[in-house]
Amino acid sequence: SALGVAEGKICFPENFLFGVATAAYQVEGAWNVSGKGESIWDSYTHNHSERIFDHKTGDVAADSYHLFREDVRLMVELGVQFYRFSISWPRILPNGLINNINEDGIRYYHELMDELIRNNIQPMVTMYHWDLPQYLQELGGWTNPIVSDYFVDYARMLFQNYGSKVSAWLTFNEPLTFCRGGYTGLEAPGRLESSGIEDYLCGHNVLRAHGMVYRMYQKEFQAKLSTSVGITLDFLWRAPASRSADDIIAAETARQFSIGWFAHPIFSKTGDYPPIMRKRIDSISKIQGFSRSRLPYFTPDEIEMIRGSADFLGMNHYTTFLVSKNRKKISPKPSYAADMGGILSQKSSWPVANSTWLKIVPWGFRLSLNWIKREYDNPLVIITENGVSLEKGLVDTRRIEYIKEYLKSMHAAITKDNCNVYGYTYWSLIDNFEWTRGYSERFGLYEVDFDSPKKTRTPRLSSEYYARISRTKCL
Ligand code: GBH
Repeated sequence: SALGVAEGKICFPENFLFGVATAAYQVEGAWNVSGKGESIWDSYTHNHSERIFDHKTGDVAADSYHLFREDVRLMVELGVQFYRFSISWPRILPNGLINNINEDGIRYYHELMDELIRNNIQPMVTMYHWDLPQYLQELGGWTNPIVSDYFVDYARMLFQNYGSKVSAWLTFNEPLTFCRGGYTGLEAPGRLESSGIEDYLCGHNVLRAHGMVYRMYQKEFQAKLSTSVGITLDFLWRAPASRSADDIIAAETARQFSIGWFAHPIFSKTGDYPPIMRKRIDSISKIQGFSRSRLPYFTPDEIEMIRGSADFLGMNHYTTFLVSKNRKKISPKPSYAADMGGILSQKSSWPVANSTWLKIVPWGFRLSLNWIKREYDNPLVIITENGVSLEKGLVDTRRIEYIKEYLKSMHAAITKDNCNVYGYTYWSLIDNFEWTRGYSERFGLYEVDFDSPKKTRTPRLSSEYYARISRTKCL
């Protein structure tokens, strides 16, 4: 059959899409070139180098701002059908506001897209992969509702400029990660100890911004553009740590607090936050002496605006966590972790990658996809990231194993369980600046020599393996 096992091979449908991904701050460099404004990751790495594992920055990174034609050449070598990259908001609007447009930024992404299209590679664009203009951070960043309005201005100018070139848009990459990480002190903007309040404000305004952009797109652009708009959410699978009812419930609650936090308002029939999130945060807020819930309420109009505001779900999946019930008494100090009420762990027997959080657990992929299918009535899904970090080196047979096992798991979800997945993206095309891990974790199909002035890219074994898959659609 076209789908299943042909000549002993595992094959995907003919029209299944394979791609690769990067993000602006992680690869572009050129942080202050030609009028680009400062982002929160520029200021975070410059002012808090102690919080970055190797004390490095993305000032130069893989220098893709200058070397993008080389990147596209690698993609031609891979034979991929699309490239998922992100646009740096402050490269286009230096202080995030629409009254000051940086023409060089506009030009750069035109040239990148033109080069892709010339080579038959579809541009898939993330509008926001964590590099908020620093100026907007000084207004409170995502905790200030006005930033949602400024995001709509930015998105409108992206549709106006690039609408005819982009095959699919993602408003946000992983709000769960940047709203949580930014307010525990780990990631930009590095607000310390504000979890349980600012992370929820961030999530709230990001969901509003997403819904507003989608409605603006429908009203002003949908009739003239043949594109689609979605959002990327990270869903690391949460499995119960034991067979006890407590742990089974804790795992489901943890799913609702992670993917559900952002997916339920957009993809569920009823919209709004997951009921269990609402219930737990409302009641814990009360116990802690708050006069109102720390989780903000949407107005009925906002619920309707956000509900159904995506043509597809972009999903990032890397690994699995186990969840057991947290039996500690509620402390007076607010936190997302306490609200969620589960304790996350990983089995020490699971094979490791080169990132502390990334254990190789392929079966979690199939379960995640099935959960999404059941929970949201089988929405259209594209895997916007999946990948593994390893040590430096060109002979990356463990990466090949990872890709093979995860793709098998995804294949079972598609062919045996009828999950509606139409594409897969490997993270990442090239080694890059891995946020607080600096350059110490390498995810690339191509190795980057960050010490060389030319940031030389060299193919790893996995690049040949992935090229075969993206060309033949078979493992
Ligand atoms: C993705 O996030 C990002 O979108 C991408 O930019 C990044 O390069 C890629 O992963 C590889 O890391 O230390 O236990 O608190 C993946 C999801 C969620 C993984 C937060 C790291 C921290 C876990 N990330 N997580 S922990």
